[in-house]
Amino acid sequence: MFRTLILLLLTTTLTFAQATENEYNIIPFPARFSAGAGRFVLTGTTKILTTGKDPAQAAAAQLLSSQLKLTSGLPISVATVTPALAKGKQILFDKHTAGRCGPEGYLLRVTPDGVRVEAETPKGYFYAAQTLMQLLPADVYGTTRAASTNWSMPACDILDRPRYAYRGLMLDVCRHFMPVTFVKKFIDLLAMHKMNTFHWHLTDDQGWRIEIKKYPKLTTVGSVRKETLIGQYGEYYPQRFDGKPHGGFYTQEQIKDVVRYAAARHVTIVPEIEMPGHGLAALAAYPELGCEPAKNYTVGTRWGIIRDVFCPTEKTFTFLQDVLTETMALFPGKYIHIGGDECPKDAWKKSAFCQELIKKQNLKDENGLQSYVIRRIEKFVNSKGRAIIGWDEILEGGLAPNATVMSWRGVQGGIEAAKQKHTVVMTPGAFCYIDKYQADPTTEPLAIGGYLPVEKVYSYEPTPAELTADEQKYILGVQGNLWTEYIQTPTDVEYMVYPRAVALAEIGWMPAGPRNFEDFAARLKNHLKRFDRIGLNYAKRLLDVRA
Ligand code: TNX
Repeated sequence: MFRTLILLLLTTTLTFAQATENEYNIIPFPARFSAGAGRFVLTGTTKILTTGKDPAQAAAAQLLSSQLKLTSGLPISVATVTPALAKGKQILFDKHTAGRCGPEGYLLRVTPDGVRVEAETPKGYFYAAQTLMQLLPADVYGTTRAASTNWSMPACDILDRPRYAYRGLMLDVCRHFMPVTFVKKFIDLLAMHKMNTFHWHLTDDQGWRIEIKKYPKLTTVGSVRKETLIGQYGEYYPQRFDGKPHGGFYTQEQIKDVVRYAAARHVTIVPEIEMPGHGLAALAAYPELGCEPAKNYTVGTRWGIIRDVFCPTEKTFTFLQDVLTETMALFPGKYIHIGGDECPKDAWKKSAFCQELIKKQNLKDENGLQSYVIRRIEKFVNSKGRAIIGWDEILEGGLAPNATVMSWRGVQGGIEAAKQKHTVVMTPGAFCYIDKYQADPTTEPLAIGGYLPVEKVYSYEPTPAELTADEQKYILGVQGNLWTEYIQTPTDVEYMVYPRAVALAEIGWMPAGPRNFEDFAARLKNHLKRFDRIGLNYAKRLLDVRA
C-alpha cells in the first residue's frame, strides 16, 4: 500500500514536472532559468509599457505589440510611463542598471501580476522580446489572427546572455542564387534563434553575385553560367549537365536594403569576397586577372576545386582593392571575409611572373605567395578600419597579423590559430556542414555526401579542451555553413538548414557544460509548431521518428 502511494506520488510529480517543463520551450535555452507558479494572462487591457529611459525599448516593444495585435486579436499597444506608474498587470520594459546583462543579455520575470523585462542594449531588449514570443502560444508566429485568443504565459525568472559573441550561419548564393525576399527570411530565422551573424558567400567560381560599379562585367558576364552539372560530382559519377543557364546578382541598392533589414534584427552581415582561389567567375569577366590572360575562361559549371585562380599581379591587387572598397561601403560590420580556401597553386607554378615574385619577395614557395596575397589584402582592409576573416588555409605560409581564422577542415586550424593568439570561428565540417545528409541518403534528396544528423550537430563542443584557459578566449564562436551545389531553391535551403541550425544556435548560446539531447528534442518538437506558423520547409520526417 505504502509502495503504491509512493509510486503514485512519483508518477504524478513526474507527469507534473514534464507538463510544466514542456511549457518552457525556449530555444536557445536561457543561461539561467527558474520556473515560477501561475500564469500571466493577456487581456483586452494588457499594455506593453516602456519607461522611456532608453529609446531602444520602443523598438522591441513595438515588435512584440504588432505581432500580438495581428495574431491574438487583442489590442495590445505600447505606451511610455514612469516605472512608478507601471502598476497593474502589464508588460514593462525597463533599463537595467546593475550590469548583469552585458551587451546581448536581458532579465525577464513573468508572474501572474506582470511581466518585467530589463536590458542594457537594444539587442538585449530584442532578445528578451524573442523569448517572450516563445513563452506564448506558437500561433504568435502566424500571419493571421489565431482561432483562440485565450492567451497566457507561464511564470518564470530568466537571466540570459550568450556563451559566444559570434553565432553565425553562412549561405552560399553563388552555386545557386537566392532572391532577396528569401535572404530576408533567412535573416529573420537567424534573429529568432538569437544568432547574430549572417555570413553571405557572394563570389565563387560558379557565379559572382554582388554588383561592383567599377567592374560591370562581374555581373553582366560573371553572374551567369551557361549550364550546371547535375548529379553527384566526381570521376566515378556520370557527368550530366542540365543545359539551362543559371544566374542572378544583388544590386548595391538591394544589398543596402538587406543590410538595413538585418541591422533592425541585430544581425551583422559578413560579406565574403573569395581570393585568390574560387575566382573563376571574375576571370571569365576580366581574363587579365588570371595567369593566362589569353585563355578563354568561362564561369564554372561543375563543382569542386578549380585550377584557374587570381594571378597576384599589381592589376589584380588594384582590382581586389577596388572590389573591397565598394564592398566595405555597403557592409558596415567589422569583418570582411576574404576566402583564402582551396587555392591550387598549379597556375602560379607555371607562371614566370609568380616565380619571379616569389624570389623578389623572398618567399619560400607558392604557399608563401598565398600568404603574401592575404597579408597585403589585410593591410589594405585594416587601413580602412576593418578586419579580415579567412578560411583556415590562411594559416599556410604564415598568418596575416590581425586575421581571424574560420576553422573548417576540422578543428586543428582553429587550435593552431588560437595558440598564435588569433581569434577563431569554429565551423568544422564534421559538425557544422549542413550541406551533408541529415538521414539515410537513400531516402533523402541528393546532397554532397557525408552524414550529419541533428543529434551530431548538437553534440559539438566549440571550445577545444586542449587549449589553455587563456587560449580558449580566442574562440569567438561557432557557425553553420550551407554550400548550395546540390541545393537549388529556397525551399531546399530551408530543408537543409532546419532543424540543424537550431542545434547550432543553442550550442552558441547556452553556457558551457553537458547538454541533454532529449531535453533539446522535446523543446524542438514544440518549436516546430512555430515553424509551421512561419511556413518553413524544415526536415519534418526526421523529427517524426522521435515523436
Ligand atoms: C569546400 S568549405 C569549400 C566549398 C564547397 C564545400 C562543399 C570551403 C571553405 N570551401 O567551396 O562548397 O567544400 O562542402
